[in-house]
Amino acid sequence: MADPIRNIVILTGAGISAESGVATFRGPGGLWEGHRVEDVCTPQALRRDPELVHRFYDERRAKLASVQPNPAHSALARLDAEWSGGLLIVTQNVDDLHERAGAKRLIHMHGALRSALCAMCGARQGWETALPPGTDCTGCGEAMLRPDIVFFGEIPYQMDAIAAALDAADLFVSIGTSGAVYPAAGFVQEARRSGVRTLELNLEPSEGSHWFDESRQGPAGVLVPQWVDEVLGGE
Ligand code: BJW
Repeated sequence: MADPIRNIVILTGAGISAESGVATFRGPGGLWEGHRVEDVCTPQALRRDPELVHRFYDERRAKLASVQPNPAHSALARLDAEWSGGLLIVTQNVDDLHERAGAKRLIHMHGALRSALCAMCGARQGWETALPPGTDCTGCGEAMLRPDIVFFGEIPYQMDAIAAALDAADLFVSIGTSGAVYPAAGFVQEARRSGVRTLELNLEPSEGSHWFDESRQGPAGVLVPQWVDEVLGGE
């Protein structure tokens, strides 16, 4: 008989928010069809054209007001509330739909739209409205606030906490991510190396599907509640 599951790490990507009306990054209708990634998502682009980069994130921050968590976010929040073992939701998403659904054990590894980061002192502050370039930091007073987003070439947040959770996990579940961006795309291989069981829930096979012990295809709004029922039913 398989060992019981106690510690779960869940990685989520843009696909979990797609049914809420948040655009994914790649594929038809993707966020970057209208924007070249190198125009908006690198430190070099921020230096070259701060107006463009800030405006891109201002528009996405404003759009959060018109989207709601979907059944996949709600199911993970229920799992977080009811699962008595270890659990960590690591999201690559910069929207706030996991926390609005009620998730607490959550890391935003690529940053958050509703946060501003001071490029001078590193302080963060909640941010709800437009963030023009040159906005003063309330901590150090320098006019260096930028969107609190992890750009290509920058180190994602809380990597030590994520590594520790993966190390202690019995089950790693990847939901709604293409597996195109590292280091998140490599978590499945890290998990496998430590003998962790791995499951993928995605609309279609991702770039790394072959690494998973099991891969289920379908919309997150259907697959995730089903899987959460299975897990909580087995406790
Ligand atoms: C559904 C669905 C439904 C749809 N239901 N599913 C060469 C080789 C390897 C690596 C590199 C390399 N050159 C450079 C690198 C590193 C680089 C990288 O990975 N580049 C790749 C392009 C190759 N990575 C970095 O630079 C990262 N930093 C780094 O590596 O630092 C070094 C370091 C790390 C660790 C320790 C020490 C040092 C930083 C990466 C930052 C990524 N930032 C972005 C933008 C965030 C802000 C924003 O939102 O604008 O994060 S990029 C973008 O991609 C965003 C996402 O979080 C990320 C992943 O995308 P995601 O979520 O997978 O979305 P999609 O659209 O790709 O996929 C959606 C999926 O959902 C699809 O599969 C659909 O089928 C599915 N789906 N509807 C279920 N209803």
